[in-house]
Amino acid sequence: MKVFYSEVCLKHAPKHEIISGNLIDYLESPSRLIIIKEYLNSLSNFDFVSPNDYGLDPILSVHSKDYVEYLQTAYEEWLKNGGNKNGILPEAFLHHNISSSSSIKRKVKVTSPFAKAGLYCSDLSCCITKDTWESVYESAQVVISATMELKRFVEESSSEEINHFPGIFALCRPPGHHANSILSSGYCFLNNVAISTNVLKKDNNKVVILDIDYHHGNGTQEIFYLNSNPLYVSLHGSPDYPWFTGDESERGEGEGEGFNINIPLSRDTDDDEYLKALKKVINENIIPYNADYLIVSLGVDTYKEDIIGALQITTEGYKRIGEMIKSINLPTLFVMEGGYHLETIGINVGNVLLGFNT
Ligand code: Q9C
Ligand code: ZN
Repeated sequence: MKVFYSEVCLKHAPKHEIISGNLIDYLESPSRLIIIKEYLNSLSNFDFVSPNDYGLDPILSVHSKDYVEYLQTAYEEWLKNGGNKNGILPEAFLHHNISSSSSIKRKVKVTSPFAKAGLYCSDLSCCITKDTWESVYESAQVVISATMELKRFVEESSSEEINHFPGIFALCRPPGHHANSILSSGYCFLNNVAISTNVLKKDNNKVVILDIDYHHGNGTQEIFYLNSNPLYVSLHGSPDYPWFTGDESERGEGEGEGFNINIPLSRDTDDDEYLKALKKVINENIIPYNADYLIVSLGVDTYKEDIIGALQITTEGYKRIGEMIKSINLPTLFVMEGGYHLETIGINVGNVLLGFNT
């Protein structure tokens, strides 16, 4: 199995974040990636490949130009205006209720880097450091490169070969599924899976996104909410971060109605219950959709001992999840999202990929 990977993804390393009011070490750390890489390396059935540079165009198919320019230039502006050199954290957010009790229309121009910090970000987990743009750009290039490789393989292979294809893994960070076209959140800056989807859609392919990260992929949902392609399916712990999205009643709108499927799971959900829910959505929604490609938002923060997740998935359970994903029988791209229990992150990711390939 090919694993796309780049050390440039390791550069982004904010010091801190705030969780439940506590200032803690940044959980979305470079070591996550290093541990997964070393574990897969020790298994020998994984070949590591460096990404190519596909430029900004695929990124701009998802994200607004002003947001991308902000990510590129924010840190320098912040520093010039006296912001802390460790990076950007917002001090005020543009809240949708900000003038709900009056008829004041927001006229203030957003020019200060301190205002922009809250305009383009929705929480305190997306500190922008001097290295952030380089890593988020590289993370997107890793996923685009993996997507191009998958596309090339499918276009050049017989259906028999495609049936036995081991899948491709984009081992990237920062993750992407909480970012929408104009907003960072939940450690995410660019929505890698959405960028990959648009690369495939350019050639009129139908895509399914299966999001098995512990958290609801609110960014991915939002980006495609009005679209019938891709079909977006998310299984996630609830109630939990991002707190305001992920309900079953969010089903898409207009042309997209029925093509957004949320499956909130209670905190005690174990392997058997999880697999039952996954099997149901595969049989009832994913297979009938008849897609050309499957993209998996792969988070292992569903692990029973994850620091921020609350589901009860075991290390063996990840093998069964991988096997079940294989039963969808589509050319598959796995894209790394969350997972914060460093002792098991390697084996848990490895088990999904090995389960897929048994
Ligand atoms: N009390 C991903 O897994 N903070 N993002 C959570 C919990 C942010 C998770 C606070 C969690 C973001 C990609
Ligand atoms: Zn997550």
